[in-house]
This record gives sequence, structure tokens and C-alpha cells, in this order.
Amino acid sequence: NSIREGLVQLLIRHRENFLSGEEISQRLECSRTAVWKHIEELRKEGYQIEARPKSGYRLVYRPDRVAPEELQPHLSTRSFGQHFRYRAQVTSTQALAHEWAREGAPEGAVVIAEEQTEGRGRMGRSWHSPPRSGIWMSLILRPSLPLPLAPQLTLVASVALSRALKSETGLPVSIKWPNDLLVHGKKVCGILTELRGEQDQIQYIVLGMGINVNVTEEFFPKELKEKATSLAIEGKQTYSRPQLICSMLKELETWYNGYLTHGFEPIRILWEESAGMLGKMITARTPSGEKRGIAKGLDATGALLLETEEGILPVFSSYID
Ligand code: BTX
Repeated sequence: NSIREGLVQLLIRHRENFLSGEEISQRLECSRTAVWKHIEELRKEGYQIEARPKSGYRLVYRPDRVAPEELQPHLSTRSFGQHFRYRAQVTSTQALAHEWAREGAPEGAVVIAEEQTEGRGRMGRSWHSPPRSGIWMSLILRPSLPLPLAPQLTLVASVALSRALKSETGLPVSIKWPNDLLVHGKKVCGILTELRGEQDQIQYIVLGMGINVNVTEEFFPKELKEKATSLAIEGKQTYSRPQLICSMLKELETWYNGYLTHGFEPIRILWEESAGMLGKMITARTPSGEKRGIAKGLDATGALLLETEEGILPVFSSYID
């Protein structure tokens, strides 16, 4: 598709000023209708191209892709992201990752898509994943850990991801227990840990993460506008998704290996430093009813300690949304 590539190159080189359709068609040796058709195609893929009568076209925004060839130059991990499945569109990267894990994908294998049509959250909830503006990614892990420790991996991931997002954007990213990252009180990232176990041992884990990177306000459905935000909305600029992904994978690899070697304690300390909810009153839905209390910190297993009228209670991840 050389017209298209030529067009993109021209628009990039001349992004300071307008290029007329006439000039583009001469340079690319094609008809003006062809130019217009390719401009429309690019727009559908997320390019923002301003068109002005008499002046022509000007490139305003060029979407980045999260394909392996875009990531490789930034990737400095040993195993995370070294095996890669990239798709323009999937139902859910989790579904694809489970399939791949069952076929024997190695630890660190990653599935990324530009768009999910059935992105999922916890407990049957859905995750809104519009095209090319977020990071919709699943990472396969094969830790030799007993099953009951699996929820700790969500906490390892939230520490790693909050560090990556903070260092790449400078935004005040805080952790909301157990699986969300917030900026200014709104959700920018959700983490979903799914596992397959056999006889008390973890067989594999699929760690899903969704990050609203360059999502703009109009792309959030009405019911999400109040509680969701993106890095771009908060930082008032767009961010390179490939660069963010590589930084996320680096932090994940570091803290995951650190956790396997040194245990949960270092993670617990870092987690408490980044948690936005400590000292706040929260409500947990436990099997014995709703408990209200002040979030005090994490215990040695990763349960949230809630100071209630009945004393300090450990709360497990499944009881809070
Ligand atoms: P969760 O169950 O904690 O959160 C889901 C809730 O978050 C939804 O019910 C909705 O209210 C809200 N929500 C939905 N979409 C968004 C969004 N884009 N931004 C902010 N809030 C939203 C959180 O589950 C775990 C989500 C993991 C998503 C990743 S994406 C890659 C991987 N593939 C996949 O299908 N899921 C994971």
C-alpha cells in the first residue's frame, strides 16, 4: 500500500502547514479521489487530519500502534513481552491469553490488542476498550506458588504499574485496593487476575490490565464519565503507548521477580506508600454482611485491614468493588 505510506510520510513531513489535495496527488502520482479515500481510511484508524477548503490537509494527530515492531526498540526486559501476540481487534485479550497458556505459552508471554469488543472486568463486569487509545494487555505468568497466594499478584501488579505510570507521566497515580489505579479520584487502570490451578498449585495466571491512555472524554460512555479518566485527560497531552507498555513490562518483571525471591513484605510496604485510601472510611461487602471501617493498611498476606467497631478485621479482595 504505497500510496497510503507515501501519504502518511508527506503529512508527517509537512505537519506544520497545509498540503493541497492537488499537490498530494501530483507527488504520489494518483488521483485526487484516491487521496481523499486514503485520508478517510486514515481517519477511521485514528489519525486526525484537518481539512480546510482551499488550503488542503494537515496532520494533527497520528496514532501509535502497539505492534511488536514498535515495542522492540524500547523493550529492556529479559522475558516479559519477549513472546508476543498482537491483534487489531479481539473479544478479550484474556480469552486469547488463556488459549495460548493452555497451548503452553512461556512465562512472560503477552497478548495485546488495539481494541476489545468484549473486554472484561471482575465478576462479569465489562471493560470499555475503545480502539488505539488504551493499553489492553494480558500477561501470562507461571509462578510456583500455592493457590491462596494468588491475590498477592494483583497487589504486585498494582505496585509495578503505579510506578511505571507515575514515572512515565509524572501524574499522581494512587492505588485503590485491590485492583484499580486512580488519578485525581478517577479510574485510569483496572487489573484482572485470572488463574488456573491444579491440586493447590497455580498452573498459570493471566494478568490482565486495561489502561486508559489517550482516551478522550467523548469516548467514555455516559455511565463512566463520572468515574473514569485517562492519562491524556489528566496530563493534558497524549502519551506514547509503546513507551508506556515497555516501562510497565519492565516494572512488572522487576517486582514480580523481587516478590518471588523476597516475598510479599517489600511489596506490602510500597503498596501502603502508594495507596490513596488509607485512613479513609470504606465499606466492604463480606459474607457476614456489610462492614464499615477505616482502611489501615495490609496484613502480611495482602488482606486489607479495616478498623471497625468490632475491632480490626482483615478484608479479602473479593469483598470490595
Ligand atoms: P472491575 O470489575 O474492577 O471494574 C469494572 C468496572 O469499571 C465496570 O463495571 C465499569 O464501571 C468500570 N469501567 C469499565 N471500563 C472502564 C474503563 N475503560 N475505565 C475506567 N473504568 C471502567 C477491572 O475490573 C479490571 C479490568 C481489566 C481490563 C483488562 S483489559 C486487558 C484484559 N482483557 C480483558 O478483557 N480484561 C483485561
